[in-house]
Amino acid sequence: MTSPTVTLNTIPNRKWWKEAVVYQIYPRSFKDSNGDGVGDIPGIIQKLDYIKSLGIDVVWLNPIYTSPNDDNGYDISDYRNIMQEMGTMEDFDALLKGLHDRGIKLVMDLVVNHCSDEHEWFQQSKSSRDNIYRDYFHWWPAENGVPPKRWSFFDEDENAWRYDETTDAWYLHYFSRKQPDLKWENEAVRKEVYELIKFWFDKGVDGFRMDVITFISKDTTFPELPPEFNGNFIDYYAQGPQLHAYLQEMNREVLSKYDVMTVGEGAGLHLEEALKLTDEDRHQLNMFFHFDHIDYGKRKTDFMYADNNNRSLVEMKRIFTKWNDIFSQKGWGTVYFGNHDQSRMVSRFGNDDPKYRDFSAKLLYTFLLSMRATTYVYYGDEIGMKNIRFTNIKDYRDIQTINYYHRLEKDGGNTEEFLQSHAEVCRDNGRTPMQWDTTLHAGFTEAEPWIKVNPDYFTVNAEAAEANGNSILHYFRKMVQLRKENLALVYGEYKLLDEENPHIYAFTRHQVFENGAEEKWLILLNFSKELLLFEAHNFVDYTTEELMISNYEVKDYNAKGSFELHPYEARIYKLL
Ligand code: TEU
Ligand code: CA
Repeated sequence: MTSPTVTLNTIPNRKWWKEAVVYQIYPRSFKDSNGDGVGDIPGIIQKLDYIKSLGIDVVWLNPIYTSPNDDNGYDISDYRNIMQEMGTMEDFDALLKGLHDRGIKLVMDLVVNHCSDEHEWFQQSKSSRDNIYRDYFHWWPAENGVPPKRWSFFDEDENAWRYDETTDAWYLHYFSRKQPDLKWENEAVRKEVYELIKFWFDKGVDGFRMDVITFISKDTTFPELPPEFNGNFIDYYAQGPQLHAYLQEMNREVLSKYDVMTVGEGAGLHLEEALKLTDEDRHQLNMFFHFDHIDYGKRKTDFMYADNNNRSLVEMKRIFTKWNDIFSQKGWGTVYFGNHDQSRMVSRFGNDDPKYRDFSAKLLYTFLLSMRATTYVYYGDEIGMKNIRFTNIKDYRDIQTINYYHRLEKDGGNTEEFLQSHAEVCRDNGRTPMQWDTTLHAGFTEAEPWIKVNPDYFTVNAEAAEANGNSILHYFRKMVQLRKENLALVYGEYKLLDEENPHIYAFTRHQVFENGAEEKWLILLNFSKELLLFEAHNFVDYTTEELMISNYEVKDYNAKGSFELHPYEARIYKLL
């Protein structure tokens, strides 16, 4: 069906990480190998052939380092060792080798805005004001009065400052009390970070996803928040004064010495800063995740609540187009619909009604794999896993949800309303165990799983998807291959068509090769439940078209520029 038309070297500035399809694995929830209900590294090793079969290039693994697990590994107490629940360093080495043997690269999570309060650095730091590690963290001595307000994402009291009586001082923690922020302004801290990055690169790790990397630089005078950031503290946290300088230093000291990929997490980062951050001439990071499409659909004033009115496709198109255009000359983007902090892709951006689940999931993959950005996909989405939507607080495992609920309870807020709305947007939606087969607990574990398995696993599971030639899984593999064989889908110029169309997302990709050859692709996505007509000739000139992929079985595709699209139908044409 597809023919590789492009030869190497005809596209300038080619990079493996631009062409990569990255598969994210949340290790707690992928596969339990030893019957304790928690996914682990040997479990991932058992599934290496499945991972390989997807056709993906890179695995991104959420944190597996030693951690008391206040925030599922995002609170690290030893950066150079493996969490007991996950396995041993030997297991890790075997995983890395197993991936490399299959031609797959491994990207790890770098969590260095903060560490665990159980890390040796913090234990030392809090022990006395003149300890040599004192300045590894942000301390505010109590004799200076109450520190200026800083909001915490996870704290039960909302306060990002925590008083510690050992030394009569407050320490800063943007996340939980057990996640004190490291003081990047201290050169010694930066050196420590570069050393630990080296440690993993020397082991052969192929890159890092950098957790809230945009928050590392702080104004250590801690002024009252400037008025323009009122109610928008994420924006304030993300535009720190030394951010670019620190990343340039990190690049110079360690990143530039290895052939690795780097992707920053960029909640709150402004557009211009984003471009600066990934502009290759500035030597910082390769790319990063923006949050605009992910936050759209949540309440503006409080992202813990869903806002179901907020779902116009026109706005979504505007967001994706804006984030495409900024990187049209320099830098590089990412595209994703889900991760461990978000709802399931098909529930959030598609339609998980059984009638539309398959079609809409395939449509979303068609989009993800035909955009001009590195594609990130999340485990379980390839078999159509959907939101579990817990409405009982006892089912939740996420510290963010639990602490928010407790605060509401304390303040006499409406906990029922919260649970109803939060069920749609909670992070635990994205953390339920991978559904392998129809055996107990979906084949994830033999024990009681650490978090409930979605009861729909009797029909939604990898074994069934494998057996059904028409499944999302098979479509995903086909779509990955189409992208791999056609570099125009990676590098070609993106142009949005018919931007005000409320139901159809249509765009072209256009690649001119060095030898003068040209390719134009047309991507048509019907995001609605209606049968709709799209008059392509009104928006793009061409003589004839060749269908490259579709999620429907429609016989007569020769529609002469006027396409009838079924509910959630996706098609890709090559135009001639
Ligand atoms: O997330 C950072 C972040 O911005 C989140 O607070 C996000 O806004 C929220 O989860 C959306 O619901 C990163 C990690 O991805 C997350 O898992 C960690 O809990 C957090 O950092 C702290 O390390
Ligand atoms: Ca286990």
